[in-house]
Amino acid sequence: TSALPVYTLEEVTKHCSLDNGVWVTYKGEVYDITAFVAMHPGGDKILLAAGGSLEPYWALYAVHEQDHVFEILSEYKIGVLNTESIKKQESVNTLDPYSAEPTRHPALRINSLKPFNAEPPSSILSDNYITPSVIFFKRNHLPVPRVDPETYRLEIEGLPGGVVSLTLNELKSCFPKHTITATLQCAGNRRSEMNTVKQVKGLNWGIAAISNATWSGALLRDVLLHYGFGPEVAAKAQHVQFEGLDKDVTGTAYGASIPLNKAVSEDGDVLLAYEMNGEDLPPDHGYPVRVVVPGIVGARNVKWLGKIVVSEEESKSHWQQNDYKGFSPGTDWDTVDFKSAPAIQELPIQSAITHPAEGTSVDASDGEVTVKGYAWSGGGREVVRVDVSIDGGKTWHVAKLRTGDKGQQAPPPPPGKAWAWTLWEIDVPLPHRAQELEIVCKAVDSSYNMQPDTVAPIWNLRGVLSNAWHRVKVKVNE
Ligand code: HEM
Ligand code: MTE
Ligand code: MO
Repeated sequence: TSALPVYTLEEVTKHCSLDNGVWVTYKGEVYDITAFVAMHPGGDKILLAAGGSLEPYWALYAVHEQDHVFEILSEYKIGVLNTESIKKQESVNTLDPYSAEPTRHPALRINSLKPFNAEPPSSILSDNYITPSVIFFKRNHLPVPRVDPETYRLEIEGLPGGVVSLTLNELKSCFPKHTITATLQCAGNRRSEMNTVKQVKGLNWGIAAISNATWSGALLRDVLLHYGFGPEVAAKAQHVQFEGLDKDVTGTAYGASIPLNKAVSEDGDVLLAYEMNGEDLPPDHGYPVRVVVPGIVGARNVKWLGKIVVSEEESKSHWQQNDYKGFSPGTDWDTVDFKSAPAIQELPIQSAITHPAEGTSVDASDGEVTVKGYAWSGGGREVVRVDVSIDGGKTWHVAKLRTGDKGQQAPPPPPGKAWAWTLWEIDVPLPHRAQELEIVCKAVDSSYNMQPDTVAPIWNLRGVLSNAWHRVKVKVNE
């Protein structure tokens, strides 16, 4: 049996500051983490738990559920709690900020449960031109906030008339309803391929952190102009910031910003969307209102939108300043200076193979292999060509492009407004006696931007902007 001292909650509670020492409890054990506070990768948020239990905080930041975190903690163990104290803590320790999460479709491949991050199986991703909302990839940084549409208000700051507060009904009835089809892609889409070069930090997304939907709502441009946006504001302001209603334990909301030009341009098509695929936004996708910034990285498409600020500055949020930026393969966590790189906005040209799947096989007797996938580029640049190879890139074939559901080819988008993805397909004859195929795809956009052939030269510590040629190996059955 252990000879460790036994403490009461009262004793632990006294150690709630750097001056008196920082004690915390975890699963009935007591830790003096004073010396660790300055080393904590998550900064001084750790002090929120000072003098009490870690459980309710770690429930919010699942990043702690890893062996290396538990190992660090174990170094600071000084004792155990008495049974009475453990009982007292029970209710707070089982508090689950994720108890009000919506039900999700069982087909989703879960990347992290709390917060919820999931992508559809790639085999069904390209079955529909418009991704059904239930399998649309979901990327949440925090618990899903449940918003009452009656009390919901959208605040707008930074316009000459002062702060505006809009109800959901006002947003829906005072501004024309505008519908666009737009693809959202997470900056971390295809991150798992970067891990094969060298480990990166982030969710291990496959190729399906991308989806396509129709979005309806008021144009941000219309709303800003209505409330007094004009040349005087434009002379000073350069950014439009968005704040979500999802908050972390410190009360900090998810936030991001986009360039003002994109927000107010007639061709920007930035929406304050209240519908997705013809229905109210689902809770996971931002109910009741989200920003849809077509052509721009997913991270700026702020969900559960609570506030818009027209400003001289970019959003101060962690996700605008210290995340979602690209770096050289030579930059590591010891040398990275987030201030030195611009926030990702428009994404580069992208494509991937959704069929056949890696490791499957095709029959030689079929004489050909059907290859399918998606392609998309940021900034409204149209996908003009997709090249497919089945011999690892030695010879190439041009795929058929599709911009609508089967039999409903949409007219080409106006130049610079290709917000939606292109699905592609091709039947490639099988070479005589091939035993294995290395299927490769690469896309070209209207600016003749192309994808890099390999991952290593674009590797970056955060694993974003992963858009190398996509490769899938399959066997050929005799
Ligand atoms: C990240 C340890 C308490 C908030 C981390 C990481 C470690 C760590 C090792 C990096 C994990 C990784 O990326 O692999 C600890 C220990 C704690 C503690 C040993 C207690 C003794 C807390 C508390 C909070 C918190 C109480 C919040 C109230 C965070 C956040 C991150 C983080 C937000 C993510 C930082 C980022 O990704 O940039 N923590 N933590 N931590 N921690 Fe803690
Ligand atoms: N908005 C809020 N309020 N909170 C979030 O966590 N995640 C962002 C963005 N908007 C996020 C958010 C990221 S990183 C992405 S990729 C997209 O939402 C994902 O949108 P989706 O879940 O509708 O696919
Ligand atoms: Mo994202």
